[in-house]
Formats: sequence, structure tokens, C-alpha cells
Amino acid sequence: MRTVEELEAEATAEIGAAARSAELRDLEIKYLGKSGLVTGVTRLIGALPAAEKPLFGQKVNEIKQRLQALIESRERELKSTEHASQFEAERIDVTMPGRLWRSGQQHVLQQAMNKIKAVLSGLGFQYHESPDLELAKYNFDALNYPKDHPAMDEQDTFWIDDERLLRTQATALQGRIFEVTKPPLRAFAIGRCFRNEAVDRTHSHTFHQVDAFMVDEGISMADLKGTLGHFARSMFGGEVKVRFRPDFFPFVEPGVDYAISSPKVFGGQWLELGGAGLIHPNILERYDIDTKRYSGFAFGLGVERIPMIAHGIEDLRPFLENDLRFLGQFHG
Ligand code: FA5
Repeated sequence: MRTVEELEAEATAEIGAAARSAELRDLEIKYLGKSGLVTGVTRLIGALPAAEKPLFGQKVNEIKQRLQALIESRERELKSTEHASQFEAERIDVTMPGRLWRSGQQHVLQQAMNKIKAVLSGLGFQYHESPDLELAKYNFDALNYPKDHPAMDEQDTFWIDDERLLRTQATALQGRIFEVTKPPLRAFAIGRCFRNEAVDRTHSHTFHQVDAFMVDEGISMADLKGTLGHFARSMFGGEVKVRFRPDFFPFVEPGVDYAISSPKVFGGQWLELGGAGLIHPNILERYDIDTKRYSGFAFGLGVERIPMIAHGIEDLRPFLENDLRFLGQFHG
């Protein structure tokens, strides 16, 4: 069996050799803990003759104190080098460039709607919010659709009940305006429209339309063409021409679909934008507007058409899918 002196020498050597402060914890337990080696020696006191007990006890206590002090001083040494290496490991290079934040941007359709708003407001048209959940009265009846007219089939939609539906066209604003405003007037709405349609590259159940109309004295197709020309030039820039072809909508007479062409867009191809025409006299009369004095034009188009043409996008479905790889490409 080792003597206490041997134990002390062994512990002193091990403490001196410890390379990390965590090892000192283990050594402290090994020698000085409750069932440690040095502690174990004190239990031998019982077997000593009474005269030797105090001296032996004192000796062991001194050894314990020396070892404890040794552990503490070694710990201070190790801690200071450990701190230094920790600082080294966690060193921050303040000269590194910062991480780039990805900032948000407006949706490409919102960008188009803002531009449309600016252009039409500049022409004196007043912007109006108009509800997505609309009365059939404004979406169809006020727009000169006879009851059960087949033209309504082209605009089948999501009915809430017999009177309310999700609007199929932004033209639904007309009746709301004519009820409360008398000519001369210029108004427009931009918003979501809904149709019960199979989704493909150019059709969606949910899309956006802008619809503008003007009623004043002596309004003719020439005013419509001039306005659409200015509108198209402002949206797409360059030399834009406007083409009308006859089309039918119950709320205009004559009715046309219109296309634009610009040497700067798709090599001058004709690109269809929407429908237009002179407001049907039936509508004006229904709202007590004197048709001998006043006439008006209206036009509507799909907002999706604008970025599709401007950016050469051939499929409108990604507009409604929140894929930032697609949307992040369009910066106003
Ligand atoms: C109309 O909705 C008429 N209200 C336009 C109008 C206004 C005519 C004023 C006369 C006077 P149309 O159903 O053709 O017309 O739709 C107009 C445009 O909306 C289309 O050219 C197209 O760009 C867009 N559009 C229509 N249905 C969809 C759809 N399902 N998905 C995406 N865009 C659509």
C-alpha cells in the first residue's frame, strides 16, 4: 500500500501534467472526493495508536490543503490559456463585408396596376375601389345583359346565391358610378375578377382587369382610339398603333376588341389587349343620362396582359404562384 507521501507525489505529478481544466475536475474527485484516495487514507486513523492520531490527521489535512491549492493554481493557469485560445477561435473579422439582405419588392402585377393607375389618373380618370363579391345587378343586369342571355355563359362564375357572385369583369363599376354621378365623368376600376374556367397558359379562374369609361358631350370612337393609343404608349413606350375589330359585348355599341402593335414589342406583331366600345345608349338611359347630349366609351383589359407583353411571359399561371425565382426577376 502506498504511503500518504507517495500518494501526494503521485497526485502532484498528475495535477502538473493536466492539460485541460476539465481534467483537474477528475483529479480532484480521484484524490480529494468523498471516496477519493487521500480521503480514503484518513479512514486509516482509527487503526493507529492514540498517540499518533493527531499528528497523522494533521499531516493528511496539510496534504489535502496543498493538493487543493495546487489544483486551484493549475486551474488558473490552464483557464487563462484556454480563454486565449477561445478568443482566437471566436475571432471576428470586422473588415469582412456584411451579409446581403434580400429586400422585398412589389409583385409584378402590383407594379403593372400602379403604372395603370398613374397613366389613367394622368388622363383625368378617377380611381374607384369596386367589390370582388358583386351583385349580379351590377355585374350583368346594369350592363344590358337580358335575363339568361347566352353572353353570360362566357362569363360563368362562382355564385354565392341567386343575387351575389364573384365579379367576372371590372366593368361592374359602371352601374355603381352612374347611380351616383352624372356626366361629364371619367372613372376606372382595377381588381380581381373570377371565372369558372379551365386553367391554361392564358386563362385562370382568378385574374385582374382594369376597366375605364368616360361619358361627356360628343364622345366618339376617335376619343376611344386616342385614349387607348396614349394608354398603350405610356405602358409600353414607343410608337404604338391601335387596331379595332368588331366584337360583341352587350354593354357597348359598336363593340370592338382591340390590339396594339409597336416596333419595340414582339417585332411589331398585333397583340390583343381587351374589349372596348361606345357605351350602349340603353345603359345611359337606364340611369337618366340624356343620350342626345351625352355619349361615352368604355374599355377593359386583363392586367396580366401587360407584364406578359412587356416581359415576353407566355404563361400567366406563375403570377399566382408565390415562386420568388419567378417573381424576383421583375423590378418595375
Ligand atoms: C370583358 O371582360 C369586358 N368587360 C371588356 C370590355 C370592357 C369590353 C368595356 C367593352 C367595354 P373579355 O371577357 O374579353 O371582356 O375580357 C377582357 C380581357 O380580360 C381579356 O382580353 C383577357 O385579357 C382578360 N381575361 C378574360 N378572361 C380571363 C381569364 N380567365 N384569365 C385571364 N385573363 C382573362
